[in-house]
Amino acid sequence: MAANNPVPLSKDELLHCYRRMKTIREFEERLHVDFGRGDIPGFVHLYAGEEASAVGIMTHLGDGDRIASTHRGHGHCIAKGVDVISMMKEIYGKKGGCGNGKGGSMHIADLSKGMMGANGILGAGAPLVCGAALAAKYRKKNEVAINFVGDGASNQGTFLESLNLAAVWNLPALFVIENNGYAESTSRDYGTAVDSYVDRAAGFGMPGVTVDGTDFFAVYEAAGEIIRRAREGGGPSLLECKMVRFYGHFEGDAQTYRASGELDDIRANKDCLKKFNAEVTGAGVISASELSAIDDEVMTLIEEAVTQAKAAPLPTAADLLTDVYVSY
Ligand SMILES: Cc1ncc(C[n+]2csc(CCOP(=O)(O)OP(=O)(O)O)c2C)c(N)n1
Ligand SMILES: [Mg+2]
Repeated sequence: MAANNPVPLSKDELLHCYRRMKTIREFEERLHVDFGRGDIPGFVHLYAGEEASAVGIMTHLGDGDRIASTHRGHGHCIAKGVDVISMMKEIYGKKGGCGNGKGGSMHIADLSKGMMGANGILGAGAPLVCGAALAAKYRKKNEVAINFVGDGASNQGTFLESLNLAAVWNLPALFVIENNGYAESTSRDYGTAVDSYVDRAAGFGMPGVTVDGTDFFAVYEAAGEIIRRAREGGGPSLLECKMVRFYGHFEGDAQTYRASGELDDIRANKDCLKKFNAEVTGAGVISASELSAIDDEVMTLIEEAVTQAKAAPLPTAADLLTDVYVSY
């Protein structure tokens, strides 16, 4: 741990976290442009603005720990170590993508990285995480399973039932509510009865913590605590990360439900990357030029991913009947 470090992370670890967050940001910024040009098929939901949550949490995980993601899943995939080039190919609908181009943005998975899948069905990841956590408990390897869910989807019955099951079975399962204030165009206040999502945790007999999800270090510390507890057999917890999304619900959303000036405000004052940079450069742990060297690496990687995605072949009619069943 370097002197003046704001958290117990080495300089190399901090650089790694920055690289992951910046990769997510630039991946999403590029998709925004390419989708607008009509280059990308299907439906795309961008994670830009929410990077500190995925990376702050995933930094505590290994490949044996499993996660279930959402329709807004690119950030979770990148933070969990899924290959960026095969993700880009998948989103472009091309062979060589994580699902050979047949799943697209909302179906990216890589079991070798413990990434059980993005999911187009709200609340569907929570029961899967109970299963993964039960398996982890039997394996006795101190692994955990984490479900990411949006504020809107956290009202789904599947999610609430899973909290109960995880508590009853004392599973190493964690539930992260990524509260970006909206479910599509519906404001959080309009669709949720309680002021704080973690007030619900007590009703399921588990701890609940709320953090500023735009503050990487706050997320990292809170997640570290509940993950350690779960690994030690202490059972499930609920974590709410309050955050912002930089783009619309989906690409093409006119966002007429936003207050005037809201987007400018969140870009200026709630950008988790800007906050991270200010923290690490202010503490003298990392220099601005070291960060900008990473920026260059990331831009090169994204450009390479798009070039390869564009050049890759589309699936053929014969591919329709492959990958239907998984062999064990
Ligand atoms: C079971 C189900 N109901 C409705 C939808 C349609 N839908 C997709 S995303 C979404 C809003 C999700 O909001 P939230 O959970 O807050 O996630 P965010 O998009 O803000 O990340 C809805 C209603 C769906 N995909 N699945
Ligand atoms: Mg939301």
